[in-house]
Amino acid sequence: RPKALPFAQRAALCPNPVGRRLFEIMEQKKSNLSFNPDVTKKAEILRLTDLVGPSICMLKTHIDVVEDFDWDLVEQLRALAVKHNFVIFEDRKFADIGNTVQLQFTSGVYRIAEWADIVNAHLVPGPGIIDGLRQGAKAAGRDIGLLLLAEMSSKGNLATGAYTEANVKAALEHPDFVIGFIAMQGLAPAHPNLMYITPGVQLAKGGDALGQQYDTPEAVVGRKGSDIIQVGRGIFGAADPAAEAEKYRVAAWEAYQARVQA
Ligand code: 5IU
Repeated sequence: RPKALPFAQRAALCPNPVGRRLFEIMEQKKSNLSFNPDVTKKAEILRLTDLVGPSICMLKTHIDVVEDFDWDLVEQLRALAVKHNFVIFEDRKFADIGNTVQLQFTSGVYRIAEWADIVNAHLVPGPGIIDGLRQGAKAAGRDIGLLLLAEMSSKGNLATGAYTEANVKAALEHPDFVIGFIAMQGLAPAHPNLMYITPGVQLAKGGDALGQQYDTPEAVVGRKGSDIIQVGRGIFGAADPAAEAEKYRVAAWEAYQARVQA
Protein backbone atom coordinates (compact mmCIF):
# COMPACT_ATOMS: atom_id res chain seq x y z
CA ARG A 1 0.00 0.00 0.00
CA PRO A 2 1.49 3.42 -0.98
CA LYS A 3 2.10 6.10 1.63
CA ALA A 4 -1.17 7.88 2.50
CA LEU A 5 -1.80 11.63 2.50
CA PRO A 6 -2.22 13.13 6.01
CA PHE A 7 -5.74 14.14 7.10
CA ALA A 8 -4.65 17.81 7.27
CA GLN A 9 -3.79 17.80 3.56
CA ARG A 10 -6.96 15.92 2.69
CA ALA A 11 -9.02 18.60 4.46
CA ALA A 12 -7.82 21.10 1.88
CA LEU A 13 -9.08 18.86 -0.95
CA CYS A 14 -12.60 18.62 0.48
CA PRO A 15 -15.23 20.81 -1.27
CA ASN A 16 -17.82 20.16 1.45
CA PRO A 17 -17.35 22.26 4.65
CA VAL A 18 -18.37 19.38 6.94
CA GLY A 19 -15.91 16.98 5.37
CA ARG A 20 -13.22 19.61 5.71
CA ARG A 21 -14.09 20.24 9.34
CA LEU A 22 -14.10 16.55 10.20
CA PHE A 23 -10.62 16.06 8.71
CA GLU A 24 -9.44 19.11 10.72
CA ILE A 25 -10.94 17.81 13.97
CA MET A 26 -9.26 14.44 13.38
CA GLU A 27 -5.90 16.17 13.09
CA GLN A 28 -6.52 18.51 16.08
CA LYS A 29 -7.71 15.77 18.45
CA LYS A 30 -5.48 13.02 17.00
CA SER A 31 -8.64 10.98 16.74
CA ASN A 32 -10.07 8.84 13.96
CA LEU A 33 -12.55 7.26 16.34
CA SER A 34 -16.33 7.59 15.96
CA PHE A 35 -18.52 6.42 18.83
CA ASN A 36 -22.11 5.17 18.71
CA PRO A 37 -23.98 4.98 22.02
CA ASP A 38 -26.68 2.58 20.79
CA VAL A 39 -28.76 2.72 23.98
CA THR A 40 -32.38 3.73 24.32
CA LYS A 41 -32.44 6.27 27.17
CA LYS A 42 -31.67 9.95 26.68
CA ALA A 43 -29.76 10.32 29.96
CA GLU A 44 -27.52 7.34 29.16
CA ILE A 45 -26.72 8.63 25.67
CA LEU A 46 -25.74 11.99 27.13
CA ARG A 47 -23.72 10.41 29.97
CA LEU A 48 -21.75 8.16 27.60
CA THR A 49 -21.19 10.94 25.07
CA ASP A 50 -19.81 13.32 27.69
CA LEU A 51 -17.53 10.55 29.04
CA VAL A 52 -15.97 9.60 25.68
CA GLY A 53 -16.20 13.08 24.11
CA PRO A 54 -12.50 13.93 24.56
CA SER A 55 -11.46 10.84 22.55
CA ILE A 56 -13.73 11.08 19.49
CA CYS A 57 -13.92 13.02 16.23
CA MET A 58 -17.52 11.99 15.56
CA LEU A 59 -20.65 10.85 17.41
CA LYS A 60 -22.95 8.50 15.51
CA THR A 61 -26.58 8.40 16.60
CA HIS A 62 -29.66 6.24 15.94
CA ILE A 63 -32.14 8.86 17.05
CA ASP A 64 -35.18 6.61 16.39
CA VAL A 65 -34.24 4.08 19.08
CA VAL A 66 -34.50 6.65 21.89
CA GLU A 67 -37.57 5.92 24.04
CA ASP A 68 -37.69 9.30 25.74
CA PHE A 69 -36.65 11.44 22.78
CA ASP A 70 -37.32 15.15 23.04
CA TRP A 71 -35.85 18.21 21.38
CA ASP A 72 -33.75 18.90 24.47
CA LEU A 73 -31.73 15.75 23.66
CA VAL A 74 -30.79 17.25 20.32
CA GLU A 75 -29.84 20.55 21.97
CA GLN A 76 -27.73 18.82 24.60
CA LEU A 77 -25.97 16.69 21.97
CA ARG A 78 -25.20 19.86 19.97
CA ALA A 79 -23.80 21.46 23.15
CA LEU A 80 -21.60 18.39 23.76
CA ALA A 81 -20.40 18.58 20.14
CA VAL A 82 -19.22 22.13 20.83
CA LYS A 83 -17.78 21.29 24.26
CA HIS A 84 -15.73 18.34 22.96
CA ASN A 85 -15.26 19.38 19.32
CA PHE A 86 -16.84 16.53 17.34
CA VAL A 87 -19.36 16.24 14.50
CA ILE A 88 -22.70 14.42 14.74
CA PHE A 89 -23.58 11.70 12.24
CA GLU A 90 -27.20 10.46 12.30
CA ASP A 91 -27.06 6.90 10.96
CA ARG A 92 -30.54 7.05 9.40
CA LYS A 93 -29.61 5.06 6.27
CA PHE A 94 -32.11 6.77 3.97
CA ALA A 95 -33.30 4.39 1.26
CA ASP A 96 -36.36 5.81 -0.55
CA ILE A 97 -37.05 7.99 -3.60
CA GLY A 98 -35.73 11.56 -3.54
CA ASN A 99 -39.03 13.22 -2.65
CA THR A 100 -39.67 10.89 0.30
CA VAL A 101 -36.16 11.09 1.76
CA GLN A 102 -36.32 14.86 1.58
CA LEU A 103 -39.43 14.72 3.81
CA GLN A 104 -37.90 12.11 6.14
CA PHE A 105 -34.79 14.28 6.43
CA THR A 106 -36.47 17.61 7.21
CA SER A 107 -39.85 16.71 8.79
CA GLY A 108 -41.51 14.39 11.28
CA VAL A 109 -40.49 14.05 14.91
CA TYR A 110 -36.73 14.17 14.42
CA ARG A 111 -36.10 16.94 11.81
CA ILE A 112 -32.64 15.47 11.25
CA ALA A 113 -31.56 18.22 8.82
CA GLU A 114 -31.79 20.75 11.66
CA TRP A 115 -29.10 19.15 13.83
CA ALA A 116 -27.06 16.42 12.10
CA ASP A 117 -23.75 17.32 10.44
CA ILE A 118 -23.63 14.06 8.49
CA VAL A 119 -26.21 11.54 7.27
CA ASN A 120 -25.99 8.43 5.11
CA ALA A 121 -27.93 6.74 2.34
CA HIS A 122 -28.28 3.52 0.41
CA LEU A 123 -27.93 4.02 -3.35
CA VAL A 124 -30.56 1.34 -4.13
CA PRO A 125 -33.15 3.95 -5.31
CA GLY A 126 -30.63 5.60 -7.67
CA PRO A 127 -28.97 9.04 -7.58
CA GLY A 128 -32.30 10.84 -6.96
CA ILE A 129 -31.79 9.98 -3.30
CA ILE A 130 -28.66 12.15 -3.26
CA ASP A 131 -30.50 15.07 -4.88
CA GLY A 132 -33.45 14.74 -2.47
CA LEU A 133 -31.17 14.86 0.58
CA ARG A 134 -29.14 17.71 -0.86
CA GLN A 135 -32.36 19.72 -1.31
CA GLY A 136 -33.29 18.90 2.29
CA ALA A 137 -29.95 20.24 3.54
CA LYS A 138 -30.43 23.35 1.46
CA ALA A 139 -33.93 23.91 2.85
CA ALA A 140 -32.54 23.63 6.39
CA GLY A 141 -29.86 26.17 5.47
CA ARG A 142 -27.07 24.12 7.06
CA ASP A 143 -23.82 22.56 5.90
CA ILE A 144 -24.35 18.79 5.83
CA GLY A 145 -22.28 15.97 4.37
CA LEU A 146 -23.54 12.66 2.98
CA LEU A 147 -21.94 9.22 3.32
CA LEU A 148 -22.87 6.47 0.86
CA LEU A 149 -23.20 2.90 2.12
CA ALA A 150 -20.71 1.30 -0.25
CA GLU A 151 -20.10 -1.77 1.92
CA MET A 152 -21.47 -3.25 5.14
CA SER A 153 -20.02 -5.24 8.03
CA SER A 154 -22.77 -7.81 8.47
CA LYS A 155 -22.55 -11.39 7.32
CA GLY A 156 -24.14 -12.07 3.91
CA ASN A 157 -24.75 -8.39 3.04
CA LEU A 158 -25.33 -7.55 -0.63
CA ALA A 159 -23.28 -4.34 -0.84
CA THR A 160 -20.46 -5.80 -2.92
CA GLY A 161 -18.91 -5.74 -6.39
CA ALA A 162 -20.75 -3.65 -8.98
CA TYR A 163 -22.99 -2.14 -6.28
CA THR A 164 -19.98 -0.89 -4.31
CA GLU A 165 -18.46 0.50 -7.52
CA ALA A 166 -21.68 2.35 -8.37
CA ASN A 167 -21.48 4.05 -4.96
CA VAL A 168 -17.96 5.29 -5.69
CA LYS A 169 -19.08 6.59 -9.09
CA ALA A 170 -22.05 8.42 -7.54
CA ALA A 171 -19.78 10.00 -4.92
CA LEU A 172 -17.43 11.29 -7.62
CA GLU A 173 -20.42 12.79 -9.44
CA HIS A 174 -21.62 14.71 -6.32
CA PRO A 175 -18.39 16.06 -4.78
CA ASP A 176 -20.07 19.06 -3.14
CA PHE A 177 -22.33 16.88 -0.98
CA VAL A 178 -20.95 13.33 -0.73
CA ILE A 179 -17.99 13.34 1.68
CA GLY A 180 -17.24 9.64 1.71
CA PHE A 181 -18.42 6.13 2.42
CA ILE A 182 -19.33 3.58 4.96
CA ALA A 183 -17.03 0.83 3.76
CA MET A 184 -15.01 -2.01 5.19
CA GLN A 185 -11.75 -0.64 3.82
CA GLY A 186 -10.23 2.22 1.86
CA LEU A 187 -11.59 1.51 -1.62
CA ALA A 188 -9.13 1.59 -4.52
CA PRO A 189 -8.32 3.75 -6.39
CA ALA A 190 -7.92 6.21 -3.51
CA HIS A 191 -9.82 9.49 -3.68
CA PRO A 192 -8.18 11.55 -0.91
CA ASN A 193 -11.05 14.06 -0.68
CA LEU A 194 -13.40 11.21 0.30
CA MET A 195 -13.32 9.53 3.70
CA TYR A 196 -13.83 5.90 4.60
CA ILE A 197 -15.64 4.98 7.81
CA THR A 198 -15.73 1.37 8.98
CA PRO A 199 -18.16 -0.20 11.48
CA GLY A 200 -17.69 -3.67 12.93
CA VAL A 201 -14.60 -2.84 14.99
CA GLN A 202 -13.48 -4.19 18.35
CA LEU A 203 -10.06 -4.70 19.94
CA ALA A 204 -10.43 -8.45 19.35
CA LYS A 205 -11.82 -10.12 16.23
CA GLY A 206 -15.24 -11.75 16.61
CA GLY A 207 -18.92 -11.08 16.06
CA ASP A 208 -22.37 -11.04 17.64
CA ALA A 209 -25.33 -13.41 17.48
CA LEU A 210 -27.06 -11.38 14.73
CA GLY A 211 -24.44 -11.37 11.97
CA GLN A 212 -22.19 -8.50 13.04
CA GLN A 213 -18.52 -9.21 12.26
CA TYR A 214 -15.65 -7.45 14.08
CA ASP A 215 -12.12 -6.71 12.97
CA THR A 216 -9.42 -4.78 14.87
CA PRO A 217 -8.48 -1.07 14.55
CA GLU A 218 -5.04 -2.11 13.33
CA ALA A 219 -6.47 -4.30 10.55
CA VAL A 220 -9.15 -1.79 9.50
CA VAL A 221 -7.05 1.40 9.44
CA GLY A 222 -3.56 -0.05 9.00
CA ARG A 223 -3.96 -2.99 6.68
CA LYS A 224 -7.25 -2.19 4.91
CA GLY A 225 -6.69 1.56 4.60
CA SER A 226 -9.92 2.88 6.14
CA ASP A 227 -9.85 6.30 7.86
CA ILE A 228 -12.29 6.22 10.79
CA ILE A 229 -13.26 3.33 13.03
CA GLN A 230 -16.87 3.17 14.16
CA VAL A 231 -17.22 1.60 17.63
CA GLY A 232 -20.28 1.02 19.80
CA ARG A 233 -20.53 -1.94 22.15
CA GLY A 234 -16.75 -2.31 22.32
CA ILE A 235 -16.75 1.01 24.21
CA PHE A 236 -20.08 1.39 25.97
CA GLY A 237 -20.09 -2.28 27.00
CA ALA A 238 -16.81 -1.81 28.89
CA ALA A 239 -16.62 -1.15 32.65
CA ASP A 240 -14.81 2.17 32.01
CA PRO A 241 -16.04 3.60 28.67
CA ALA A 242 -13.77 6.66 28.81
CA ALA A 243 -10.64 4.57 29.31
CA GLU A 244 -11.78 2.09 26.67
CA ALA A 245 -12.43 4.88 24.15
CA GLU A 246 -8.88 6.10 24.70
CA LYS A 247 -7.59 2.60 23.90
CA TYR A 248 -9.50 2.61 20.61
CA ARG A 249 -8.40 6.17 19.80
CA VAL A 250 -4.73 5.32 20.33
CA ALA A 251 -4.94 2.05 18.38
CA ALA A 252 -6.64 3.68 15.38
CA TRP A 253 -4.39 6.77 15.46
CA GLU A 254 -1.22 4.67 15.59
CA ALA A 255 -2.45 2.61 12.64
CA TYR A 256 -3.09 5.87 10.72
CA GLN A 257 0.35 7.23 11.67
CA ALA A 258 1.97 4.09 10.30
CA ARG A 259 0.08 4.61 7.02
CA VAL A 260 1.17 8.22 6.49
CA GLN A 261 4.75 7.50 7.52
CA ALA A 262 5.11 4.26 5.56
N1 5IU B 1 -23.39 -0.39 11.31
C1 5IU B 1 -22.76 -1.61 11.29
N2 5IU B 1 -22.45 -2.20 10.10
C2 5IU B 1 -22.73 -1.63 8.91
C3 5IU B 1 -23.35 -0.37 8.92
C4 5IU B 1 -23.67 0.23 10.13
O1 5IU B 1 -22.48 -2.17 12.33
O2 5IU B 1 -22.39 -2.19 7.86
I1 5IU B 1 -23.76 0.52 7.19
C5 5IU B 1 -23.75 0.32 12.55
C6 5IU B 1 -24.69 -0.42 13.45
C7 5IU B 1 -24.29 0.04 14.81
C8 5IU B 1 -22.80 0.31 14.69
O3 5IU B 1 -24.91 1.28 15.11
O4 5IU B 1 -22.55 0.56 13.31
C9 5IU B 1 -21.91 -0.82 15.17
O5 5IU B 1 -22.10 -1.00 16.56
P1 5IU B 1 -21.27 -2.08 17.40
O6 5IU B 1 -19.81 -1.55 17.44
O7 5IU B 1 -21.91 -2.06 18.75
O8 5IU B 1 -21.37 -3.41 16.71
